[in-house]
Amino acid sequence: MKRSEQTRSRAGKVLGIAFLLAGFLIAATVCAADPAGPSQIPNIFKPDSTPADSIFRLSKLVLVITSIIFVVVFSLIAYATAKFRKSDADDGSEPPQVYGSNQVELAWTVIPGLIVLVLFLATARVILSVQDAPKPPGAIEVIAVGHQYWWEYRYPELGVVTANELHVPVSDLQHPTPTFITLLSADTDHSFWVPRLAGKTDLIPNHPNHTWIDPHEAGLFLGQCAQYCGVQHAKMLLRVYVDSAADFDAWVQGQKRFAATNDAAAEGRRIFESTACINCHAVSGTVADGHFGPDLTHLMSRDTLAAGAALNTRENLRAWIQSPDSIKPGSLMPAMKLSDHDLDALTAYLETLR
Ligand code: HEC
Ligand SMILES: [Cu+2]
Repeated sequence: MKRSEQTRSRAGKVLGIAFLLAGFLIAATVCAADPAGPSQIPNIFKPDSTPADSIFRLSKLVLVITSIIFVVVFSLIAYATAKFRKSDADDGSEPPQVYGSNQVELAWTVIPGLIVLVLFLATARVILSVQDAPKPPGAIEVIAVGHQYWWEYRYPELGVVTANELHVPVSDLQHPTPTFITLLSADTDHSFWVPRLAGKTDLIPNHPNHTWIDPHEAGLFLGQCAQYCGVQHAKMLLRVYVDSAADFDAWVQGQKRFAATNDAAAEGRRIFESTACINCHAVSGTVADGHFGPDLTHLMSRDTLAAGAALNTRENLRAWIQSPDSIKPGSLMPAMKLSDHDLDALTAYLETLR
């Protein structure tokens, strides 16, 4: 192969890569165009709530501007590489050097300056519109407390306390019922991130933060603690159940009730109440009033255990009590070293907490 052919094939490779990257960008935009519906994938391209939607529209603008920059710069590089490649006629002497061209220097200062200004103003507008959102009369208030490695949710106006699975009403445009969430932390930094509902907001000890969501359709929305908070950070999942107004009311009524009592589970209850469980867990209407771990009053109303780490089945529940580390190594609940008999009785009791 001659040298000129070699350079030409290299320029071809560069162009190939450029097309590949452009292809990825297009694919990402096409994904974004896919109509939204409740889906379990925490897809940043399918916003379903006003804050997430504003952020998504901003990111599209940024993507378009940066893609144009990418295409212009890459085309110039490709053009220069092809046009000014070393030729056989080259005598090796230095080409003429150009210094201090006012036009060129102005162009590459003013144009990027304007681009940055546009990006800055667009971003500031979105941040302010999300932060200054008015709180309509029907808004639900929730206090979310991040714990190593689970979520505590309190609804002060409704008198409900729960963990890990947040229930909120769907918010339609005629009757908006957004949910305003105050974010606190019991230990270290966490971050509340349900990509389809809102941007990330950190939970910082002694520094209350706020966020809000107004999901437009019912369904389950998944998220993830987005700030490294310790070994089980990856299993600190967020589950937001968006219910119809009627379902949400029914859920609230259910959560307000005292824990169910069931004579068949009396032995398990006795074991629970005479073990250290009650120092860390609360079950309303019983002596259990600990707050280091999740409230268990309506444990069985949840689909998952330990912040989405496992499905809430009998086997998983038993395995969890026997050895939390088998599901979530490094979780802050100790294995209580109970006998098989006590474990069965205790599991049976927990299963009555609906
Ligand atoms: C030292 C405090 C502590 C003790 C004692 C303790 N737990 Fe826990 N428990 C926790 C913590 C913390 C979690 C959350 C773990 C996580 O998700 O990372 C938890 C989670 C749980 C869960 C899952 C709750 C949910 O909503 O997902 C159950 C069920 C549970 N504990 C039952 C028990 C039982 C039964 C006992 C007694 C045998 C017990 N715990 C003793 C701290 C404790
Ligand atoms: Cu966390």
